[in-house]
Amino acid sequence: MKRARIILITMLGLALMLTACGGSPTKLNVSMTDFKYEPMESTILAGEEITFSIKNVGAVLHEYVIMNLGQTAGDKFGDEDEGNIFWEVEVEAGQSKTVTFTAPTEAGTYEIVCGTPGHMEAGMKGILIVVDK
Ligand SMILES: [Cu+2]
Repeated sequence: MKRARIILITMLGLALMLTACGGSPTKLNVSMTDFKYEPMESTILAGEEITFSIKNVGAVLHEYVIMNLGQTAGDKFGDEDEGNIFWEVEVEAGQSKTVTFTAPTEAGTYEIVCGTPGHMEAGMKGILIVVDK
């Protein structure tokens, strides 16, 4: 009985912490401008189905490209990087969409880049942190 109460309090505490950090780790909300991601850094749970709401408030097409773990697009996103992509979505200027994808099963820090020519060089980079449950 006492243990159940402790577990309940711990769970409530965790829920509060997650709320304070900006929502559930199976939901991802990102907005793209010319030329950055807001927020620049997000955290999701490994292997979970992620509901991703992505908005482009900029004036041109933007992409949210998740590189494979341990892969970087370097200084410039090019054709040689296409084979190192985990998942990607693109959103036209002024549009928004909600899509789902399965988070990588491997925990780690994944590089996010915009694949539209010139955008990465303009600073359009981010970080996706994948954590184990
Ligand atoms: Cu872009």
